[in-house]
This record gives sequence, C-alpha cells and structure tokens, in this order.
Amino acid sequence: MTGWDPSLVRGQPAGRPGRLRHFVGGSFVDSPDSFPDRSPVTGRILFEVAAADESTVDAAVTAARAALRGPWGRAGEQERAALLRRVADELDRRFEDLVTAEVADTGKPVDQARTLDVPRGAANFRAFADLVTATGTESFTTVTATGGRALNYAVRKPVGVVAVVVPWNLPLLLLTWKVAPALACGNAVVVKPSEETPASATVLAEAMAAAGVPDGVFNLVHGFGPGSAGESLTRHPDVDAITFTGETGTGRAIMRSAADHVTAVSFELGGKNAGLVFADADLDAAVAGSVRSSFTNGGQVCLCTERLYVQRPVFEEVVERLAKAAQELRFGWPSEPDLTTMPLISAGHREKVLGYYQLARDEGATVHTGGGVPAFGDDRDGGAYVQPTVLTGLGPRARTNQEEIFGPVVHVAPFGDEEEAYALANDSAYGLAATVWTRDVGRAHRAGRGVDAGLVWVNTWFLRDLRTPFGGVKASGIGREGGVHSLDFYSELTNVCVELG
Ligand code: NAD
Ligand code: 6OD
Repeated sequence: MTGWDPSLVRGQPAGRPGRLRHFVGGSFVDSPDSFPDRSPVTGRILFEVAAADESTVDAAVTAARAALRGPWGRAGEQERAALLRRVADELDRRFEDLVTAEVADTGKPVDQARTLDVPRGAANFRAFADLVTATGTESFTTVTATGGRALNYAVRKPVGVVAVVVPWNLPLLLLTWKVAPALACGNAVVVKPSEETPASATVLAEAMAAAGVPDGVFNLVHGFGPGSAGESLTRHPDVDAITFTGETGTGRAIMRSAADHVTAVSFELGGKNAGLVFADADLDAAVAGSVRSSFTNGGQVCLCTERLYVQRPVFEEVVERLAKAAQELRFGWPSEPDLTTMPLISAGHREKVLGYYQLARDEGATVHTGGGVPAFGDDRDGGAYVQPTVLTGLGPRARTNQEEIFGPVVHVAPFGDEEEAYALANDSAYGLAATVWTRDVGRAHRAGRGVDAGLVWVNTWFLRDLRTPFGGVKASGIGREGGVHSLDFYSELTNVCVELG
C-alpha cells in the first residue's frame, strides 16, 4: 500500500482509491478481478481490493505447505514465541496505520480503535507467545503387565496449514486472535478477512514481513465467501484445519465443505445474547452496563445483548433509563472524541437491520426510542447509520427475539423469579454469552450454571482474560479458543509411551 492516508477515517479519501493486494509466499500479488471497499461513514470507495480466484488461493495454500517443509517446520517454541513478540512490536510501531485502516473500514470511533481493537492485535501475539512457552503437556507413569513401568507423555506438533476466515465487526482483534495461536503452535496460515474489512489485514501482512516471519508462514487472500475465495479456501484439500468466526449459516456451509476432507473446525458463531437484571442489582451499573452491552460497536459485537430481561419491580424504571441513555448516544465523525456509537458496516447490513426494526413493529413491539435513520445534513447521509433502538412488548418466540439482528437494538421484557429468568434466557437456538446484574453472590455463581452460554459475565460485560475459554454452545459455535484451548486446537498431540523396564 502507498501510505495509510489519515483522511480515510472520515470516509473522504484525498485521492484515487488505493489498491489492496493479496500476500502470498512473502510477496504482495494482484489479481485481474477486484471489488470496491466502501466507507460505512460516507459510502464512498476507499480501496479497490484484488479478488482472489481459485488459483490464487491454491498458490497461498501451496506457499503455506512449502513453509512447513522449511526451517519454520522445525522451529521450537522459544523461537516461535520470539517471532510472535517481534510481530507484536511491529504492530505497536504501525499503531497509527492500524487505527487508520480499522476505522476506515468500519467507521468505528478512533478512540475505540485506539483502546480496544488495535491494542488487542499486539496483545494477542504477546499472550500466545507467553502461553506456548509456559504450557506443558500431560504425562503419566503406567504399570505394565509384568509390574514394570512405562512413561507416557504427549508432544505437541503443528496441525499444518490452517485456514483462518473472519468477519468484519472487530477485524484485527478477531484475525489476530486466531493467527497468533496458530503461529505459536508452528502452523502456517492462509487468512481470508471479510470483504468488508480488508485494510487492517493488509497492514498485518506488512507487519509480518517487517518482523521477519518466514515466507509462506502468513498468507492473505482477499475476496468473498460463497463461490469465491472463502469457499475455495475452506474446500481446499490441502488445508488441515479451519478456524472460522462469523454467522451460524456460514458455519453450516463451511462444515459441509470441511466434511469432504474431514478437516478439523473451530467455530465462533452468532448469538442472541440475554442480559438479566435482578431487582437487587446496582441499577446505575446495570443500566450503564446494558447500554454498553447492547450498543458498543453499533451493536455489532457477537457478545452484544439483544434480549434484556428485567425483574418486575424495576422493569419500568430500567426501560425508561435505557431508552433515555440510548437517545443520548452520540454520533459524530469517527475522529471526534467521546463518541458512543457508529455506523453499521454497509448499506446492505443497514437494510437488514431496518428490516428487523419494521418486523418488530409488525410483530406488535412498542418502540421506546429509535427505529429509524438519523439525518446529518452532510456526507454521512450516504453512510450506513441507524438509530439505537429500545423495544418492549414482544413474546419470547417473536422472530425479533429469536433471530440475531447484529445492530444497535435491544428488546426488554419482564420476569418474575430466578428460575423464569434462566428459562427466558435459555429460550434460544443460540448460547454465546449472557450478562447478569445482581448483588446476590449465590445467584451470581448459580447463573454460571443456570444459563446455557459459553460465557457468563456477572456485573460486567466483555471483560477479557486471554487465558480463559471463549466460545459458544448450541448454534453459537463448536469448540473453545483462548489459552490452552487454542493451543489444543492448533496442535496435534501425539502420545509417546516408553517402556522403562
Ligand atoms: P459471515 O458469516 O457473513 O462472514 C464471515 C466470513 O466468512 C467472511 O470472511 C466471509 O467472506 C466468509 N464466508 C461467507 N460465506 C462463506 C462460505 N460459504 N465459505 C467460506 N467463507 C465464507 O459473517 P459476518 O457478517 O462477516 O459477521 C457477522 C457475524 O459474525 C454475526 O453472526 C456475529 O455474531 C458473528 N460473530 C461471531 C463471533 C464469535 O466469537 N462467536 C465474533 C464475531 C462475529
Ligand atoms: O475477545 C475475544 O477474544 C473475542 N473473540 C471477541 C469476539 C467478539 C465478537 O464480536
């Protein structure tokens, strides 16, 4: 890329759109086909992006396989960890370019990119550098038939070529969350970022090269999903494992592709997350926390609360306070300080979310605030903004309460006792995350078992420790990533049994 023009963050690039290319075998390469990457802030074209065909994907997989046959395939844990730390240092050095790229693609507030998305890129590499050197494997002494002893111990080996397919909502965070442990375990990767957010992955490729990552260990292909780069990659016979984050429907399609070659999958999928506010909660914290959990990143975080259940004595107060807070969320140009919301990713996604706003009305919802599109009177009217929206009045089986919307919207409903709260929270095909607001310590612990979700936060939301298991139950995913769980997915364990006599 020829410079990361800071005017990109306003969705108003100074010159002709730059061109983003693939990174294969250590070099940037182009394709005859391309597609436009538009700003969610203004709708203007920011970049032309090379679109990989099957031959580019094949070249990337071949380069990854070749890298595994070279010195990288023999590198030990300390050597890999040192490389990961050099990548992290390089991401620190490219901090402002990453902020520019991330904000250009998503329209998120610069402050958020600076404090959440971009720091997590480097943090992911450092966390897995630490983990891979600090985590041992199991060993057992076994008694043999003749009364002797045998030593069993497990060795970790790389899985091989890992396909990494990720969405657009937290592009750098989610990509590095997978690439870092995959490389820590000695694999070579081919990554396919979302077609909506190709920019920060391109800076990451530049950083990989600058950090001295061997050619072919990190490969990047741009393109779409079905019938395009995503499908070519996940169907490829020489891919050994697929790690995917995105919609549940896409997970199903990838699973079908993976079945042909019995390729291992790790899936972080959609959610329809519940929040539970008990009457004994600190209501100031519960309302502020629920505003965060429903509207952060324009509601486009898989962990966002789209269903909030509130105990009857405080139901009306919470609805009123939440609606007021939602009304006060501040839109602005991404570089303005203290912004509390942002556009959706694209015009197409805005149509989907506005379709749900209409569906909620058709299903009989009361709209307490929002439900439409804000007007700016400037270039942002060409962007993908919608109003943050608070709804009530629907039953648990309404489509609005069952389907993932992935926008700044929450439906609030009352409950009676703890048992009913868990029953309502669990009345969903999904089970990614839940947030519980209570001062009752016993209930705080019971909620972890009562709610069917991979993650339960109590009196907080999206507080992360990278050593903990992360993932969903039911239609929200397969497997866990994070800490040793990532090391387990990205490595093959071979048990060695040595007869000691
Ligand atoms: P998506 O499933 O449409 O796309 C994700 C990625 O998959 C993109 O790179 C896309 O090009 C690719 N893809 C699409 N179809 C494909 C196919 N048939 N074969 C191979 N690749 C294909 O998701 P999205 O709209 O980009 O992201 C939003 C979704 O992601 C939401 O459902 C959200 O809940 C989910 N998500 C989940 C988590 C989690 O940790 N559980 C995190 C973030 C986002
Ligand atoms: O924090 C993480 O590691 C993670 N995977 C977050 C996912 C957010 C979903 O949008």
